[in-house]
Amino acid sequence: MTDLAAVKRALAAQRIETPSWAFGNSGTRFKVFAQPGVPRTPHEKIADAAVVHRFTGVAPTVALHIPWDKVDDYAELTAYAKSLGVGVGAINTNVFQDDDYKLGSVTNPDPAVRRKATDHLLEAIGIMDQTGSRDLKLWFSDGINYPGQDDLTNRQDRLAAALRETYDRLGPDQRILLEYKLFEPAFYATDIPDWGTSYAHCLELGEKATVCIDTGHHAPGTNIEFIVAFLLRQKKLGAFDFNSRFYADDDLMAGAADPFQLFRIMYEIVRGGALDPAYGINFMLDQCHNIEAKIPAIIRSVMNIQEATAKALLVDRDALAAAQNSGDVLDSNAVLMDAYNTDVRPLLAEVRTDLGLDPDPVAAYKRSGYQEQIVADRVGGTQAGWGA
Ligand code: LRH
Ligand code: MN
Repeated sequence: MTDLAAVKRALAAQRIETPSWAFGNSGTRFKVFAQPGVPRTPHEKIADAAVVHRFTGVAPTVALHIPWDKVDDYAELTAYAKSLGVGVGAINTNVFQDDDYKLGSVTNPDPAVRRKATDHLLEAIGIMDQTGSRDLKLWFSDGINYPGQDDLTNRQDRLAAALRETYDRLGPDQRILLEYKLFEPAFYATDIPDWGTSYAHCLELGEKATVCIDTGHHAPGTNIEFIVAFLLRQKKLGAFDFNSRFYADDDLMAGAADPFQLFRIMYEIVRGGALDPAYGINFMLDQCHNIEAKIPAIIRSVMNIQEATAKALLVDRDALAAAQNSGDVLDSNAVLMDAYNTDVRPLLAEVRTDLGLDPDPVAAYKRSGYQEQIVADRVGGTQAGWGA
């Protein structure tokens, strides 16, 4: 029998990290639609992240992206975040927007370019020393567009050398989250295209290197929860970049395109005992709100992850094990589907009420007037964006 009080405690203790860049303008190669009220500075992005935490109660950290969130004083930025009730989370590097990185960053044939890229990774650790962040999130757009363009093995050697130098610079409580992505912007071979490549590099580096699963970075039809189960068993799963997609790296709201997949992923997390923040997985969002209002979209995304998690926590584990061990295919599936088909919104409303929050965060946000306030206040200046 499921212990509902334990389920509610686990949901109240859930922690989801928001991405600073999701509060800024974003789009596609066709168009970036600017929105009124979008933040102009890292401080304003952090203020918006604090509002997501104020209404959800489970999003107390915000990931930064360098140089999009570059400031003169990271200790001051961290103190500002603290004053709003949030902390600075993962530090994301960016070696995908500089002209020098056309043929690659840490994998570039030119050693001077590799040096420049590696120095950026080391600079990011310097920033972590100031913000108190544990996680260095590395994603490399590195890859090639045509067979023969470069040597696949030489590029792996170059990548390994840069990762080694970066890993050796980490402080005792710091770690690497190594993200993979099947394609884009490279369209023939990406240097870290899949979980296996990231996992192999993390094994080569050491225990402070773990894999980051971005749910939008797989070939269609990939069984992501299998990757989760496998990496948990290997103690090499460090983080998620949650979003959803219908086709490619669409970066839509987590759970919007495939709530059943998100449930299956969170079930493997619960089954692996990895939901508790103490286990150490960083559950992050990585999304772009190209046409929808950004703050309510992020609040909705946090709620979608909470709903998937609540359903996963309601799986009758004893009944499932009994059916699985007796080879009862239909009953096994039925036990999981019973949980998935459970309406957990009343349960989550109770959890929020117990936390002193409004049971409906999106409605509460709309009533707060914050959206109207930032539209009125944030006039002039340059709106934040990817600047691509
Ligand atoms: C790459 C990615 C990566 C971030 C970027 C904003 O597609 O998922 O995690 O650096 O988006
Ligand atoms: Mn990502």
